[in-house]
Amino acid sequence: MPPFSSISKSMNLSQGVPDELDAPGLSRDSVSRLARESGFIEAGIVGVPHAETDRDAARFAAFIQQGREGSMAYLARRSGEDGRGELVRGRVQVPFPWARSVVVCLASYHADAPLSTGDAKPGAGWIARYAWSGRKQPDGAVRPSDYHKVLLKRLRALEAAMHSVYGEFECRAYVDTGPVVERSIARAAGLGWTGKNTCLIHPKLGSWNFLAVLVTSLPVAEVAQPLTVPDRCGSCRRCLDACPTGALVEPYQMDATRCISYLTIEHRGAISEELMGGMGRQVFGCDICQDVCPWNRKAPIGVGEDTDLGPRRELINPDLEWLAGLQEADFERLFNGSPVRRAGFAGLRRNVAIAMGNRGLARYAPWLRTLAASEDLQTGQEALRNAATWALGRIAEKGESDFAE
Ligand code: B12
Ligand code: SF4
Ligand code: SF4
Repeated sequence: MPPFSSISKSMNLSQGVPDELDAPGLSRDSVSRLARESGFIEAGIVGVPHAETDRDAARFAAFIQQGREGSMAYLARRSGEDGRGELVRGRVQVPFPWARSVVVCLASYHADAPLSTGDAKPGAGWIARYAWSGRKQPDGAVRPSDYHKVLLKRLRALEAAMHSVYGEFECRAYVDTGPVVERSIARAAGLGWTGKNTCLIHPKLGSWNFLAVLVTSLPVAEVAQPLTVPDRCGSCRRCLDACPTGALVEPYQMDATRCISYLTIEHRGAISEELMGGMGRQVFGCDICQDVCPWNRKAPIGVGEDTDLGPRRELINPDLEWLAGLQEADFERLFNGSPVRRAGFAGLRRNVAIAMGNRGLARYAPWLRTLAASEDLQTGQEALRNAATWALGRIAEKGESDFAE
């Protein structure tokens, strides 16, 4: 994935220095205020390296050492010309030796909308909540939006505001795609704790949040040492028990190669029968381990309402047959500018075929037969045929008519 990044060294002191800047370096209050003015719901800062840098680097290294990144090879990148140095993402100072602090910003995608674990009409698939995002146009229509672009723009606004206050400094802005373990740095910046489902959970806002980071060469002011949020999972294990593919192999640890989010979004090839059976009706991403989390039930709806990232209602509980009927041009029209595009047309169809197999309705068979028998499949679409054949087998096994539904 190419990183969205920005580099800036501009200087503009015309707005003056706020009162709270008595101590040299970044002030939490000042940065949080500027982040809110730039459109984020909250922000934290942490000096790097921080007290838990070695521990977090070791956790990340263990994840890679166990091959849990699967085909997301960018996660395992190492420094050095021969590519054999330290893991680039393990510590912020490997890719950014000049870094002295990281500003971490939160944006919410919480919405008053159903959960994937709730009731749904028969034959409904599931697209992950974060990917419903759309922006309301002046004419009332909602067009697809993608948090990478929306939030990078806000980060650039924040960066410009910080230059106005703090003067010249080195800076990189990333949303998702930079060489930073964002959840680890967000926890260190005091924005929440790592849940047993591996998500960053904010004590008031839950986990329906995106993270966006600014790596800077400015130190953090003495008075702004990070506040740490204690782990509030307690004895709860709901996420581990609910994960249908056993991806949460231990509390706080995920084998991404088993995660439905990875399988439906990142993984291009065929999927094992065992995992296809566990994927249920998810056709893009997965929300199950967050839907069952009690901290998300407590999260106030509306507080983080974001007009650029609001839900496109047609993507909530989408009908599998509607998705199966989309032609490539429809796919482009619906998902150009949306995170869903990442799965690709063939990827989405593979996922729909699997969801149909799990639903087991006989009326899906004709479409699945067409996919399974298709002669003109291009390279990379083998997975589609494989999924369709498996789904037909599942429907035959169930052997009941579904037309009564
Ligand atoms: C690769 C990736 C994925 C992969 C792998 C996820 C994973 N758990 O590693 C896949 C495709 C599966 C995925 C799925 C999702 N992702 Co993702 N993903 C990333 C990405 C690009 C890198 C994550 C990474 O480095 N993973 C490696 C592991 C080691 O890191 P980690 O999971 O953060 O690891 C923590 C734990 O392992 C923990 N840990 C390990 N051992 C122990 C032991 C103890 C005792 C404790 C306390 C902790 C602990 O420490 C680590 C640091 O916090 C980040 C963006 C970024 N640049 O960071 C987004 C990111 C993590 N994803 C995000 C989102 C929204 C999702 C989904 C919700 C999307 C969806 N609905 O389908 C799901 C959530 C699934 C889940 N339960 O995590 C958000 C998370 C926001 C949040 N509030 O947590 C991020 C931050 C993107 C963003 N900018 O907003 N994702
Ligand atoms: S996102 Fe889904 S598959 Fe991945 S860990 Fe959570 S419940 Fe399991
Ligand atoms: S479901 Fe329970 S264990 Fe899992 S993250 Fe939420 S509070 Fe923690």
